Amino acid sequence: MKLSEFVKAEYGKSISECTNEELYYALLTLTKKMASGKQHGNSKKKLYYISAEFLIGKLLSNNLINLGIYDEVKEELAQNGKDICEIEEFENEPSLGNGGLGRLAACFIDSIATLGLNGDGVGLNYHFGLFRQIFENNMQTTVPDPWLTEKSWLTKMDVTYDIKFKGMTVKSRMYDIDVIGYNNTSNKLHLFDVESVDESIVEDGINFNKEDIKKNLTLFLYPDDSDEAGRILRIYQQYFMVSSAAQLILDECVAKGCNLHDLSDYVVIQINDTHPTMVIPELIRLLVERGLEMDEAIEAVTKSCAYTNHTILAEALEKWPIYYLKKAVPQLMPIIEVLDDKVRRKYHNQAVYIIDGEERVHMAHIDIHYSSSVNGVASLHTEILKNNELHHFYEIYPEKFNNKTNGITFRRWLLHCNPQLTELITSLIGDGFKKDATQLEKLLDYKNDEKVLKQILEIKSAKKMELKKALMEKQNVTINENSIFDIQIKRLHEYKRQQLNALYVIHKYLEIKAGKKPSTPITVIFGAKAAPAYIIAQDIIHLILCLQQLINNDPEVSPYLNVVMVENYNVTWAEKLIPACDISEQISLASKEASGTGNMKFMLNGALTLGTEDGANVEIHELVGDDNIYIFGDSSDTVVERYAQGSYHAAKYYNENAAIKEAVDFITGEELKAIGDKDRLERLFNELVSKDWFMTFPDFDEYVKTREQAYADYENREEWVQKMLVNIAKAGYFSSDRTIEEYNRDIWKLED
Ligand code: 26Y
Repeated sequence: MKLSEFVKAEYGKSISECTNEELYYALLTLTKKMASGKQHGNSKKKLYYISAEFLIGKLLSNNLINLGIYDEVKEELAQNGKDICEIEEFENEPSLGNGGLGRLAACFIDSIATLGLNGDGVGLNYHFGLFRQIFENNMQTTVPDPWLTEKSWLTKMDVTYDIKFKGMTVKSRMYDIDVIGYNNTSNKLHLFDVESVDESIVEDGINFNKEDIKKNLTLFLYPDDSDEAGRILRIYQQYFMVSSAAQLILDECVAKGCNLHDLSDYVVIQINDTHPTMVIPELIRLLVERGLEMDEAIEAVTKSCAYTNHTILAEALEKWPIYYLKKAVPQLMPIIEVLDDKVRRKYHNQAVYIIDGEERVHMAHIDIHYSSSVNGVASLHTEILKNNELHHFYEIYPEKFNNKTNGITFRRWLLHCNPQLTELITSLIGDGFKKDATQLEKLLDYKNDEKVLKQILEIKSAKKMELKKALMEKQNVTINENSIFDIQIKRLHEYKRQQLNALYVIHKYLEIKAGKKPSTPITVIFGAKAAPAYIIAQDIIHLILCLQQLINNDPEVSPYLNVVMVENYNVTWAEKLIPACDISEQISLASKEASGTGNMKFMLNGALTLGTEDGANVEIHELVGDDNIYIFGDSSDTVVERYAQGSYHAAKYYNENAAIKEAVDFITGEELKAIGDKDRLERLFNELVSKDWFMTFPDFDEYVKTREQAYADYENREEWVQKMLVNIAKAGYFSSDRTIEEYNRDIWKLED
């Protein structure tokens, strides 16, 4: 049905007479109708991708693209004087995720539907998402981020379950979002909500009564867990999610004729990090309740489950005290004890026990023993899991370990966010790359085609202008579109080393002050949210915002260097920032970034990576070759070794390296103290000089040198654009369609 006919029927008027808001809701309704005609046929075996996060971004444009009607709708609107971009402004972005893990889940469900596989996502319907970030006095403050509207992409379903906690039962209800495949059938994202949720209990910022579980359970993603009530609330949320999922899974497979003994013929469950781990004991519990013997239930669940690890950071590997589990979900403890007991009888190595000497349950250990597959998310990461972090497990189960290098959906990260580049590529190599991304390699034929190279540069300039406009409109800052756009956007975490980037900025500022001016001006852009309980991360944001104020207001420096931190960085911002970027900062301490996926998005849009040999950077490096990437820093072997020896002393570098000392001292110097908060700046200074746990100092000199080299190379536009082209051409490997094909081939084994 055409939009004009639809709005006539719906509102009794023509497109040009409708407000943008009316048009948004008309398109939403129309799209949902079209999706409902494309439901997956529901073959025997089904995948359930369970995740605490689904960072899906706005849906309208992507759904129109995947339905194949985007251009048509855009044209019809334009003919009636309407701009689809303005209509999109009415859509709230759901902040149902925090970072890479959540965005990966969103890319994956897009690819699963695109490949026509029978698989749904399962998660929670957080009313206020993570939080909305606001900058005040150069600091991050946090407020709720409501995104639900009366009419939305969610459909309220008739499916409800009782979820039993100690001394109380709550009702969960399922809400569905259509996941429309690109030119294919559609699947579902099931988001469960607690029926008794009460938004009104939130007061002053994001605070609420953490003990009022019936009312607070689905208010926020990752509520503050710096106190015990917060940590126990996380357990309530996780169990609520997985018990709803487990009941849905059993209902659906029984409806298809499963007798539960043959569960693994019907069901495969992908556990996205440890947050959904309790699905394992919960399913075992339910199967025993429905008549299976304990051993058979354990076997059926083990065969059905697969676990993805996304980190080697010890603090992110969940270990729940037994005491918490007994308080919230006592029914799981007898099962977990049986699981632990079996491990202890078989393997006499404490390192692989589920329950440790401090009465804590290691969630990842449940996953590894009681799943059929354990995967890392980039090749270096999987090697580190096998050889270091999970070595004891690898010795027991070598056959379970496998790598699945992450990917991104090109529908959102190329077709949607960069239609100009998409059009150019299509005009050169046809549109086969939209279904088979490796065809992008055909672009290499144009490496010496001046006309094409010029067009690539023109598109980059156009995207820079678009970003400039957005920053002006949304944040009232002006940037120079002729400067180098050097961008770092990701969760704020010390291991990702935004502080190293900030030290470079200080170094550059001082250089310019001393009269050494860059040939082309530089705009350094950051975007990052910091967990409210993560103090040092807040301090790093504070430093960046203070630098922004100092530098942008210094007339001697601002013509050459600017710093901008975007407020409330999210998927919508990423879609504007990535296509405009020249240099993509991927500077984590080697061994710490499991994969990264932003690195892939930047490459695809013609930015060059400045990065360490970490995560998927390693694979990007292999694909593009030394000439088309800027690599610096200590190797992951060196880093792992240095931690093992305990041989790193930050103070030594600080005292012996004048450039480091100068940049670090600046943090607590007069200029910044006049602008910022003395306590925060001093705390950050001390953290760096006395700890620097993520080893920024050893990499500092090489980072500066390599970054200067990238800026110098940028001056040669002809060679630079060739490097851009190689990056775009080689990005095909990082399509999430490739990743999902591998998951299906090696783990899920679904029919297509
Ligand atoms: C519960 C809490 C401790 C926690 C909350 C969020 C733990 C972890 C996370 C999120 C982790 C995350 O986003 N990991 C990222 O996953 C991406 C997808 O695999 C990787 O590309 C990226 O390197 C990794 O940091």
